[in-house]
Amino acid sequence: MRASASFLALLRDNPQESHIASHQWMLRSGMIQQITSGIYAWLPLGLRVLNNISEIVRQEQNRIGAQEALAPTLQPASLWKQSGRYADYGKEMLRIVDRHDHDLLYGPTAEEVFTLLFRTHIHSYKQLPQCLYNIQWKFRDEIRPRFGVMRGREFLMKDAYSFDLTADGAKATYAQMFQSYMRIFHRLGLTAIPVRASTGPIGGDLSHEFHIVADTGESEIFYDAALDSPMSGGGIRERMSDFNGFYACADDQHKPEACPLSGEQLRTKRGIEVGHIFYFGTKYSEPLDAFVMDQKGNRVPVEMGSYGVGVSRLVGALIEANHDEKGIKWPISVAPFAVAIAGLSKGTEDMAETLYQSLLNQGVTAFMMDLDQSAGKKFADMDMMGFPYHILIGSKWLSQGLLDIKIRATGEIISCTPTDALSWMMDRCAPEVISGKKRPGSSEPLAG
Ligand code: 5CA
Repeated sequence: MRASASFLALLRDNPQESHIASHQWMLRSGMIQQITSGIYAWLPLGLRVLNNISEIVRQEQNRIGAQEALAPTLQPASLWKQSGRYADYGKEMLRIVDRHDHDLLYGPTAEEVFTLLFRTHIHSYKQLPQCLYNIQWKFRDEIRPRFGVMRGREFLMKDAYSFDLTADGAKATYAQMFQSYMRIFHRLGLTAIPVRASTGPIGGDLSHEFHIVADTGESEIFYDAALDSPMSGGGIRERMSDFNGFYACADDQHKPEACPLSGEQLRTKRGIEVGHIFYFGTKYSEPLDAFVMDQKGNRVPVEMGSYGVGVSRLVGALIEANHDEKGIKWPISVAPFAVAIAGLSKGTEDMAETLYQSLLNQGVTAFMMDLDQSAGKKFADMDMMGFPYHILIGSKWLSQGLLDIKIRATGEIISCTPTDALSWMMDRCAPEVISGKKRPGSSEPLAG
């Protein structure tokens, strides 16, 4: 994409309404625009990130055998009356009446709809287990929408629903989903802390929330310090495959007298909840009549769980975890564009154009800073928008045939020839490297 042809919506000044870094940078870099309280339009730059996150979530859910479907945003009240949640949900539920005086609602979640899909088509233990998910907009009429997409009223959620014959089967599915979530957050470049949680209006007796540690997080969490570096910390990775193998609790689950950790081992931090999983047995299958025939020919209610990821909230959480005073530092896996190219002085245009075309030809997402602007303005905008790598073509190109690669995350600058710059970029930004199919900087494909 060329800056000159793109819908750039950069704001020069700090918007009044933003109180945290992620909201500020999303508005200033033109990712989102508020349409009314807690409701946002996604502009082209922001939508690219949202779609990249959705795609990683999709791949990892498909990997464990979950199947993508799509539920409608509008649901009939009658279905929620059957589950008993219509009255309970209160003012957070947006209720709508259609022209025939039928009561509808904008779904805040979709246990009822997916249970309905299940009960219509699955009747025997032979067809189990099943797991469906969708990535769909939800609406909760939050009393205090704030921090932009972090606590919106309309927000994008990945929600999955699992159906097993037995409680043991359902718990095994839960454990598989837990692992899938850890993979998702890892691929997003995030360290997520899985904490034991209460189940709230979803119900059930086993639940975990996944938190990104950030001072601006809305919840307080208590956890084993080893979880901060799960890839290295003394066997923590193995202990995490069984979610009872470590201590990590949400606020209302933390019991100081029962906590095995003390001193430095116990972390008390603020967290952003980016995922929440539930095992709730037959809470919905019984009232909604989702029964199957078991091996003995008995009709039994199916064992269920539900599993949510806050896809739009993750955009904010990612920025909270990756920014500095100049703007965003996107992890390569979700960046709107991997590389920005800037010709900084007269006579560099042809080289910029050649590199831009070569990168595009190899499938790299490149952004060409081709507006008639000072070098300083281009630097500032590239830093703000957070492209992971910048190719800077300036006077050194004209005098020595060299250009600079800047790594946004570290500020490091590497001088090299255009040929070296191209292969350096391909090692890090080729589509199969970003998607994890190939290791960075090696031509060997990954096993498995
Ligand atoms: N049905 C279950 C799981 S599928 C469910 O709704 N769980 S939830 O209520 O915990 O929501 C799942 C995730 O959606 C949360 O972990 C959070 O990341 C995100 N979320 C919830 N409310 C909002 C909101 N108002 N704005 C942005 N994201 C939200």
